[in-house]
Amino acid sequence: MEQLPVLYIGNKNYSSWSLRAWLGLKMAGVAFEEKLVPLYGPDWAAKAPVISPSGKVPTLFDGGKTIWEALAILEYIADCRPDTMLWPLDIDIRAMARSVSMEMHGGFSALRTHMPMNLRKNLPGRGRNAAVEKDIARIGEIFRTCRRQYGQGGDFLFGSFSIADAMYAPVVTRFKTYGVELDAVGNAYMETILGLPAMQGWYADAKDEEWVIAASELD
Ligand SMILES: N[C@@H](CCC(=O)N[C@@H](CS)C(=O)NCC(=O)O)C(=O)O
Repeated sequence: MEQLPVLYIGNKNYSSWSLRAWLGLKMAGVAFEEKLVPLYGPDWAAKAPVISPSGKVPTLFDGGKTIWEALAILEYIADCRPDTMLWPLDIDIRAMARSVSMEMHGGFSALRTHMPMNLRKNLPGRGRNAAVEKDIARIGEIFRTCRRQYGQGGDFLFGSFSIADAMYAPVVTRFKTYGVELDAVGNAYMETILGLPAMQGWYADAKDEEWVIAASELD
């Protein structure tokens, strides 16, 4: 029997990088087995270096290969399975999708620090400061520009679902948790992401988790 790729992830409530890889694989229709290792739990220190050379999740094991870093995992799937259309076909538009994805990969540290992903919580108004406001404004601009210029033919940033949507999905959950409102275009885009059956499944699993990571809890 063919061995399915295995995706190692962290807690669904907290692990934003895991969500990116997991959602991309789900939306691409890739069959895979998921293995959750609770972040910083009793097994974490022993398991992390075995799961990933970086000691972080997500990691994908596929046919003897180990691929780590959320964006690299999604790039790998896009390369192996071009039929999944995880990047826009048009080279110019693909360059835009890659740009906003990389901007997410390397940026928005204020937002990530002060509004940690926490799906179970509802904390409107918390975590805001000048640097976070700047990140929110830039993300609002990305959502608006992508939807208006490239979003024809679908409800996602580049029309049909792409890696860019996977990269921003945890930001959308943060905006929900911390009550961040965008303009009408941004709010509609957030509804699209939150309404995905895959996202609802991830939320349901997060709700059932018992682990609490104090450093990711604002109160
Ligand atoms: N740049 C990495 C970030 C991965 C990352 O920081 N993962 C967190 C969970 S969301 C982790 O494994 N943290 C454990 C640690 O830092 O020891 C990626 O894109 O996958």
